[in-house]
Amino acid sequence: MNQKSRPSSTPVIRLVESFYVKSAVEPADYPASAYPEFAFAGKSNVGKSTLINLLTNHHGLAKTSSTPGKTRLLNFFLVRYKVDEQETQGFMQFTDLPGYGFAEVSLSEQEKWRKMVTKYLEQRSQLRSMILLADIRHPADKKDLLMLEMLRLRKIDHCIVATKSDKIPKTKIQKTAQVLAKDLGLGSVPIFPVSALNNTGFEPLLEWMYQRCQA
Ligand SMILES: Nc1nc2c(ncn2[C@@H]2O[C@H](COP(=O)(O)OP(=O)(O)OP(=O)(O)O)[C@@H](O)[C@H]2O)c(=O)[nH]1
Ligand SMILES: [Mg+2]
Repeated sequence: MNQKSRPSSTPVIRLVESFYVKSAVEPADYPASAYPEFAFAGKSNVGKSTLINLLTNHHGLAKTSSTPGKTRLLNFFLVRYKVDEQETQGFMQFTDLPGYGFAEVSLSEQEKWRKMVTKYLEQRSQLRSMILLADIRHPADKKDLLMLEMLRLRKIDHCIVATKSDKIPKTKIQKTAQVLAKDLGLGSVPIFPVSALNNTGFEPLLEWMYQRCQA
């Protein structure tokens, strides 16, 4: 949405400062601050760490790699945001979750992942919403469907970010995202196509996040 078509009531939010806080596995080690938290989840290599860096405009904040399985721990970040050009500001937290579905991960590693993420979803009371990433080029994945099922069962608010939209023709992005949404059974849950390469699609996602911070 460009500036002209934006309803005047929709605030522009910018993430102006961001810090790596810590990495953790066990709840006792999670950072204590109680700001609204957004967790980024999805298959290995889907673009979680890249999205965090783009949203915060902080290159290298979250470690990215073309080798799947780079992120192995829960990585916590603190983010300061500003609203419009006013003095309004606030804080939110991001958690970069380790990716799943990486074929070369042993069964015991997968079990560690499952325990770590389940505990996080069960015990992180400041978790406001989950941002689940899926590659726009790929059909609905069984592991993503399981994650969505877990979110629904636990009544965790969520949206889908369809990554790497630069890999398909521009004219097909909306249609492909809608097909993916249907296949994932999203119903009224929003899907936001984004491209880190072209730096597109982030604004509606940021607005969605800001609404959650206000709730
Ligand atoms: N073309 C394109 N490449 C992207 C995009 N987003 C991420 N990538 C690339 O995809 C690869 C994986 O990105 P990461 O952000 O490290 O993925 P991740 O989901 O954090 O991966 P794990 O930490 O292994 O779970 C990197 O080579 C990124 O440059 C995108 O929107 N477009
Ligand atoms: Mg990562």
